[in-house]
Amino acid sequence: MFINYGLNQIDLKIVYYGPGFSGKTTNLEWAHNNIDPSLRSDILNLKTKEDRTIFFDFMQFEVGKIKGLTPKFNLYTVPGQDIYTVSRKIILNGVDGIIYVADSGEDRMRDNLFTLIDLVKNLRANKHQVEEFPIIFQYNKRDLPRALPVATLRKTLNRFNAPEFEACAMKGEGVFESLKTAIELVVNRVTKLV
Ligand SMILES: Nc1nc2c(ncn2[C@@H]2O[C@H](COP(=O)(O)OP(=O)(O)OP(=O)(O)O)[C@@H](O)[C@H]2O)c(=O)[nH]1
Ligand SMILES: [Mg+2]
Repeated sequence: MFINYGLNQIDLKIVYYGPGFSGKTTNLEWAHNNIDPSLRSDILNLKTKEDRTIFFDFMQFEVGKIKGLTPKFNLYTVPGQDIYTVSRKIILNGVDGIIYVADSGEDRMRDNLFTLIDLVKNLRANKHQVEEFPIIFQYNKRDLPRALPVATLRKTLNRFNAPEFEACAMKGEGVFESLKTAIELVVNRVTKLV
């Protein structure tokens, strides 16, 4: 969070976190294509030629008011691949909320869990306890023929009783629901702080 009293503006940062290939960039791209263009920036993608995120993707948009301040929501995705662990740490600097995008694929549970442990550690380094932090879980790729049951994903990942959503980001299902709830959690928390 960063408040610019001169501009009456509050910058808030929401980060899509999750293992490689879980659909974080797909979420952001769908949101970008479906938010009123007058309210949002262009999307910035830094990708390899195989479409994997290298450093981050970014988009900014504006909505509502918080105690007279105009909130600018800065949305980032982290690169999920193991080799980008330092990038994930840097991108979490100053984070206000997390959308954890889990991959429902049956062979992805280990990656989901290890990336969550990585997140908890990085949040701690930013002096945040995950239990008290605005976080929502998105179980993506529900369309996969052998998607794990939601109960299994919940039991392993969502030990915090955080809000959770099923999604098929490719088709846009669950994308706005996840983002809207993450924004609500962030706004509730920030309203108490400013
Ligand atoms: N079946 C299915 N595929 C999806 C869904 N959402 C995304 N994908 C596909 O999964 C692949 C990876 O998606 P990305 O959005 O690039 O994944 P990412 O999490 O950003 O990956 P990294 O940047 O490497 O961390 C792409 O081929 C997407 O089209 C979904 O809901 N269902
Ligand atoms: Mg990506």
